[in-house]
Amino acid sequence: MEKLIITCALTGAEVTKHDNPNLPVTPEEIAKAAMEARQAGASVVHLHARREDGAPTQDMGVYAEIMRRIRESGNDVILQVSTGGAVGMTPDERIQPVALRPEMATLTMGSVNFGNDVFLNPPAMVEQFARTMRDYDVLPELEIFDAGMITNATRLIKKGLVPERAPFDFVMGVPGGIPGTPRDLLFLVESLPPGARWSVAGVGRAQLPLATMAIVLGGHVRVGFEDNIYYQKGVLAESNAQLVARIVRLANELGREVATPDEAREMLGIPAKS
Ligand code: KMH
Ligand code: ZN
Repeated sequence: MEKLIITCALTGAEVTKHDNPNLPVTPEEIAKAAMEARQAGASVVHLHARREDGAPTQDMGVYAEIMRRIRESGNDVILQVSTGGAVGMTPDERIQPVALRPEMATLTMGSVNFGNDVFLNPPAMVEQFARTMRDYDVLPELEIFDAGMITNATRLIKKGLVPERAPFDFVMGVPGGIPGTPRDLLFLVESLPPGARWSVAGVGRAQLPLATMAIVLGGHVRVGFEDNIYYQKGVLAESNAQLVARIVRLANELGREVATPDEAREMLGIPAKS
């Protein structure tokens, strides 16, 4: 089995410090959390940005500052920006950070209900985002919130807009999307194109059981405050790194080695940093 790639989704767009006071929000806090996550075993960080008042933003300047601070701290982790942003943002707002040429960016494969809102990703917009990522040489990670989105992704791969090596990420347990159950994870994995690499981001209490399944099945894992703010029922997580460290311990117990950022780059076909 190939080494395990752990992605840490540090901040997200929806969680607030009111929900968990340990949430990193400022560029300084996000860079520190990225370093702790890297030291704990993450090889990718999934980034969102916030304004000073804590509201989500896709502003290029804020992303640029986050990315600069991460690199200046000597952190070699793979940087993956969000193009999902927050519900209600325009496509022009959402795509901005791709122009900074991060190594990776998320690309959601369709629209989905998102709690009481709708996370809108119409086909023409997704294709345009894919073209922009291709132009800037940014590797997309294909975000799958429900089963039909795998078919949408396959169509884009066939059209040549998304590279075949682009990894899939199953975001499971969003109210409105596919539930976060073991049965649903097995169904998604079996629905993938042959040889596709995948990870799972379980929301809330689905995070730990689905991550454990991914370790065993040969998939990869995303954890972090964007998807889950608890360490266990009723106990808030102290940090993103605490959630990463638990996955590393599980992987060690289950005999799965954990990839460094450069090993993850080699697996994903991203040029090495060092
Ligand atoms: N905040 C969600 C509406 C992504 O980062 O690409 C979308 C999201 C997905 O977080
Ligand atoms: Zn995100």
